[in-house]
Amino acid sequence: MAQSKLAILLGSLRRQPRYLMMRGLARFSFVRGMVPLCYGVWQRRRLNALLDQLVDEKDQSIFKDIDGDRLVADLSRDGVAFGLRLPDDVVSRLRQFADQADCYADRDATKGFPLRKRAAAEKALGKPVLVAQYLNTLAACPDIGKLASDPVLKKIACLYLKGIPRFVGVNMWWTFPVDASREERDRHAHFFHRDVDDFRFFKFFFYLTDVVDGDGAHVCVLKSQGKPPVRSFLDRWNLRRYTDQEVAATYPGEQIKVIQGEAGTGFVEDTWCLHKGSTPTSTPRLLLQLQFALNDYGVMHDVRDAARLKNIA
Ligand SMILES: O=C(O)CCC(=O)C(=O)O
Ligand SMILES: [Fe+2]
Repeated sequence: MAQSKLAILLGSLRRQPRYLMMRGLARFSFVRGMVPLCYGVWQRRRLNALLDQLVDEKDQSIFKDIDGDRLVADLSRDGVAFGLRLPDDVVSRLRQFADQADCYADRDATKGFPLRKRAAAEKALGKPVLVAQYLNTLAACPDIGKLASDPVLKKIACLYLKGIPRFVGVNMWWTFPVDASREERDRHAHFFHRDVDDFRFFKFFFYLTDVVDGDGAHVCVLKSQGKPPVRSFLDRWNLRRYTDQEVAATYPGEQIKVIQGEAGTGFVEDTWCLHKGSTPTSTPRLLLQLQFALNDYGVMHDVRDAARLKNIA
């Protein structure tokens, strides 16, 4: 077992050395502070020029009334910020896209099915589908392309990252109300965890379905950046799953934020803070997520070779 873990680690080290090195280092708060500081100095001129350009382009944004500075201040302080909203026509076009495109169980390019054939897909797989994700969405859906280059979202990215933002990927997925195994819930981030996707990065989240009680709300712990529950001295640098009990014992209830909202609700989160998805018990949740970072390691996107896509239903 230990040997196979080592083999997996060595294999990934060969394939993605930069990404693995970053994951080793970026869990230390000191490094997370220093590296972006260096990017800020190194990219200062280019960043200022980009910010000027984005101010000029503001009117082209679908978020032109959003106060980006306020959002970034909240995001820096709490790890999450609220107040974004997708226009209704964008939500309905994204829903139309979701109704006609294939989604892929467990984000696996060989397990595709159209939404209306979910029951048949579960039969073919012999298990309930907890998560199904769309692939190659940037190329397939113009509204997603527009969001990825929206000037207000980009400005927020510049201000928060303090360096030239790289758009590293979009992910759009359903979470279904099923009786999923513990392993599946773990694999699909339904236990508290923190992401180490770069030295500095964050994600825009948009609900495309109404999310009330039982609909798989995203949960995040305000002000938890760099302060996970710890079992021992070294555990603070460990990347692991945390139980609800551990989180409840470490943080006051008002910091544990269950994010609900109607379709179109958007928020920004630095998922270095503790967070999780909840497993829906009543209605499926459709979520769109766009991620920006200082570096692109090529692992966060939904792009797959079209020739390799396969359907199971
Ligand atoms: O499904 C969710 O709400 C959790 C997603 C998550 O962990 C992430 O986007 O980093
Ligand atoms: Fe996460």
